Amino acid sequence: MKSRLANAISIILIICLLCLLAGCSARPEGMEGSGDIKDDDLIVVGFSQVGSESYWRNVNSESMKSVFSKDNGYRLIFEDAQQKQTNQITAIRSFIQREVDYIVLAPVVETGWDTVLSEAKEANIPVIIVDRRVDVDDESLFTCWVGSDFELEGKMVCMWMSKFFNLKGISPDKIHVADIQGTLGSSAQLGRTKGFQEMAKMYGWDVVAYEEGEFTKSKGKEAMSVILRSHDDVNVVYCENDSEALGAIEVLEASGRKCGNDIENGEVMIVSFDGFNEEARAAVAAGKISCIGECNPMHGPRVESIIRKLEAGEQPEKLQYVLEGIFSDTSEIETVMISGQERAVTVITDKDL
Ligand code: GZL
Repeated sequence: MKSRLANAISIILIICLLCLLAGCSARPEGMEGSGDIKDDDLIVVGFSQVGSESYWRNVNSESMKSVFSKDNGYRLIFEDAQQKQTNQITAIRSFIQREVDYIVLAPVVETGWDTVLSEAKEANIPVIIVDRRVDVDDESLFTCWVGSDFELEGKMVCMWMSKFFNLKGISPDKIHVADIQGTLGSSAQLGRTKGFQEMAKMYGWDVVAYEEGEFTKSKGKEAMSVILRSHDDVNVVYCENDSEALGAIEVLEASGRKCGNDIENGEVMIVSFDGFNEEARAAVAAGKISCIGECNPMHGPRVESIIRKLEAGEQPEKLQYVLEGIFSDTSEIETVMISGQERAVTVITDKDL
């Protein structure tokens, strides 16, 4: 009897021990690693990135990853949303559940953030918006934003075009321009399109088409093909980023057209934004892209500076604009002045590649 009882007790003890061991090693689904993100004194940053749609975006991601490293005192949780807002909202909720110290959001579009950012606020997690903007009813839902003035970028490029056409004696009614837009509803698209629309109207250019290019090379090619099918008189293409411009150039050259400044002799002028893509910079040096509005992707240090200030109990400026310039293939236009801001034009030649 005693031996059976002893055996039963041994078996129960072994089962308890096994359960205890299983409980220590396995974590509930979806909480992998959640225990260790608080195990050390690293600052935990959850970053929801738009995707990897363009060269600009990849450089932006690398800038964030290189700054928010363990050596610098951070644990970065990086989530790529593949350009879907639903994925970004899911990522933010997982950051809240994992009790990160800071949430950084590069929003794919401006609207649709009020609910999830309210949840972050209720969890007392500061939210920093980077690159594009969010359009929320209550601006206390984010601590601060750092990025570009996209409308100014658009106006700068259009001012460059206007100065170039004037220099060449090309009258505005000879300008037949198409806009290959970025991801509709994103701040970069909204601002660059608004800047273009206002300047084109002011100068009297003939705007022949708007097509969405989603900031990608493949969609830029599709958009350019659609434009050419119904507007073969197009002689200027306003691309809202370099990836789209490279796609447009491929399609134009395949259709027998030459990309360049000499629009009076049949060339098609390409202007664009970003200026960090080696292929696009080479296209400028080759005279295929005439002007690029700089859009600087190196946001890592800027966001880290904001977090350092917050860690020190300081209150960083709510809206922080990045100063940006203009690139061109020609030195004929030396400066551009718009909204009281003057920018020198940087010429890109083969030597700069
Ligand atoms: C601009 C950024 C845009 C870039 C594109 O700050 O949001 O998104 O201009 C990128 O290249 O896809």
